[in-house]
Amino acid sequence: MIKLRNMLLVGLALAIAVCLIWRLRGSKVDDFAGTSSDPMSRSVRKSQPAFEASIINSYPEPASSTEGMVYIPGGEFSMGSLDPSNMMCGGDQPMNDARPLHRVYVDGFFMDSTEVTNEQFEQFAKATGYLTVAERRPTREEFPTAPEENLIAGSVVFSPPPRSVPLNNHFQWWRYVPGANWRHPTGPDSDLRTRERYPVVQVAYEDAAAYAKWAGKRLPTEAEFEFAARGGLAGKLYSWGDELKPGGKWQANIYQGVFPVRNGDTGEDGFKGIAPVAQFQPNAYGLFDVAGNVWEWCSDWYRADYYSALAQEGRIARNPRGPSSSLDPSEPNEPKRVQRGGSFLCTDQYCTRYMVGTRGKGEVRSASNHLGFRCVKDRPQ
Ligand SMILES: [Ca+2]
Repeated sequence: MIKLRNMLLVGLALAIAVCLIWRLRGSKVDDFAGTSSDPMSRSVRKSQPAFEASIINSYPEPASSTEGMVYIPGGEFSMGSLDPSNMMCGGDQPMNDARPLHRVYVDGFFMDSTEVTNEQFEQFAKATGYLTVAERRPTREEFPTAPEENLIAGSVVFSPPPRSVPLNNHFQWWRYVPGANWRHPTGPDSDLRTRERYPVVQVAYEDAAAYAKWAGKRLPTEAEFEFAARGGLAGKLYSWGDELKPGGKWQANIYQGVFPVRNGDTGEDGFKGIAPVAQFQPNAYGLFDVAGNVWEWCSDWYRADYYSALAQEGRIARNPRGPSSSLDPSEPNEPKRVQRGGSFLCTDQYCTRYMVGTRGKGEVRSASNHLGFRCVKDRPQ
């Protein structure tokens, strides 16, 4: 980090500098972590608890209905993911941070049936005048040594290379684009015309939280997200079951083809790139796109070892709200919150985080054009 700041100080060319600003603002959205050869992976595998049946609350659904939201009854379930890396379509990442499986109870709550859309976010921006992180100029305080000309508002955009590249360096397909923000998701040349019903993207954590507060809602905890995404099923690989494509039919907007090549997404699921909300079957709770399309912010700080800490307590975790601070061993200085669900860029060649028990994370002030959110609301007492 210090080295990067110094490099900014001596003044590199703009193209490099904006890349570094992105780096300083954090960037890892869907890259993680761990290989099956690391020792933690081996020890985790040995003592792996199994999935147990879910115990769904049977209280009556609250009489008050909430527009655009569905009721999630809550209950007790096994949270986390087995190592999918040896499974068919499981990808090559062992998902160490999603183990051990552990028992969790969450109270009932309401959840938006879709990701928050551009038209919904527009209402919020209009009513409040709110400016998202990507719309604000990075400040001198945030980047004390950066040359003035490099303090440019913008955000991170998927910018695929013309031909296939080794998948070990995500800088090959992510770029900091000046002028990219939620109104211009892929840069100044893009806009929201005909995209009213697409999920809003280019929102940092505080932007999502500000919207939720304005709407009288909040962001889901990671446990709420997973409970809801599982749709009452126990121990399944996906929010709809165990098969990626039951009956040959795609269930989520993910990436098909050679990742991350330009025009590499063959669009077999109906979409090359992001899709409007609710284009695929909802899960059993009526939730659309809890897998794929865009990543979704959760309110928990991210720690790779959080599940171990909960499991060590040896009791059912009740309404867990995440650890008190963040620690991603691969980028320990960057405060990160949990993200869930994966995106239209997830593929079994690179990142299978559309699998229901797997975890993502992102630096809190970073956004990108495959990151959005949805909100939840407590059940009335
Ligand atoms: Ca999603």
